[in-house]
Amino acid sequence: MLRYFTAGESHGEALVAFLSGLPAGLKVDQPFIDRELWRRQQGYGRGGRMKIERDSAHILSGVHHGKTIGSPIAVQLENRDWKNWQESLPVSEGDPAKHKRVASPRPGHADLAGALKYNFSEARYVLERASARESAARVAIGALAKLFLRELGIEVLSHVITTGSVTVQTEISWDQIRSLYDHEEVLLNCADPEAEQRMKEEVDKVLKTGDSLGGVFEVVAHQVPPGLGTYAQWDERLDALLAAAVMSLQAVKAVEIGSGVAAAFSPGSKVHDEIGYTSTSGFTAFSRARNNAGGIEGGVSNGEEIRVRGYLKPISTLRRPLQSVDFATREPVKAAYERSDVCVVPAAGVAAESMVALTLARCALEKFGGDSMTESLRNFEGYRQQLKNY
Ligand code: EPS
Repeated sequence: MLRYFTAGESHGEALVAFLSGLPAGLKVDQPFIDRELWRRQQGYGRGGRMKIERDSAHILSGVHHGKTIGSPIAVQLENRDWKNWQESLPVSEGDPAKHKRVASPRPGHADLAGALKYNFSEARYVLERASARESAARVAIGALAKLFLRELGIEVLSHVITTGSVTVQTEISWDQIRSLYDHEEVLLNCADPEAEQRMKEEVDKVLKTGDSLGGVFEVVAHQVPPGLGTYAQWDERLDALLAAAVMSLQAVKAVEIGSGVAAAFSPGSKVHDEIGYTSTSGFTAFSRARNNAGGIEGGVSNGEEIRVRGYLKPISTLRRPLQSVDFATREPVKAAYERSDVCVVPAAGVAAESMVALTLARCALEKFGGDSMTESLRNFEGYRQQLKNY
């Protein structure tokens, strides 16, 4: 069973991720993992922190001589910023005078709910763990899940559909998304260059006004075989698992599979993807002319591309803060401001790729099993033959 956890605070010494359940014998491509971490750090609208960090995965266990050995994998990511926080956020008791209080909760952030829940007198510790810095740890283990999926021929990538009020109007193909991967400079990870320029202008506007922006990313999983997930139990449905996985990312407020939102407003004849029997390239000869279902029907992958969209609220730290209340005096004040990003839609898309990859890897391992890659791949190949002979 594939299981994972993360630990670490945004300005603590390091982030750590644990991944248990990958078969033995998977080749671990360190440059690929670090490239994934780099991708998550990119995007127009990131704050000063990304100039400090150079995320790289330090694998502590579970991988030897370049391959997984079937035991739990622990990965550490250094927080370079830690050196600036050692005195204000020490592990030991330290000097309370050096503590950096978050004096008034930011609307939209976990600050108030977290302080009430954990009985903190201000929001420093809430901010530290609620921060989207944590998503870097998920990307490190998500990269391992991607390496596993790659052995099955599955690839997972993302692109940005909306930033602020700008939305891409055209259908974006897998090849267009794939070509974004090779870019050495990431603006908004949008496959339509004209829309991307307008997105950049939107970010420039909020940079000037002290505001922030959200948007929509889409994660696409390519070459997923039919049969992952099941309708047999509510908590084994692939769409439910993906929705929870993507929704768990910081600032994601809605998740959509395929054209799920538009489908609610359309008649069935315009929504459901008619079935043919013509394809020569897929897992079976069954084919679809369109993919409104986003590759999942009845909680089961149907062999089409899986498309999952995440809707991101605007960053809740505003340079021109909203109204709040001082934790100490209970007087009205402006919300706390700390250095922040103003737009992170491309980064959230990369983090969501990881959550989708971890979910698909879990479902693939549930279906095909295997304690070694030889066994997993043999089982997968047997299933592939079964589909061909269907
Ligand atoms: C974040 C605030 C910023 C972001 C951070 C998330 O950090 P800082 O307060 O250090 O400037 O840069 O994201 C990351 C560090 C990251 O790696 O994505 C927040 O409050 O959520």
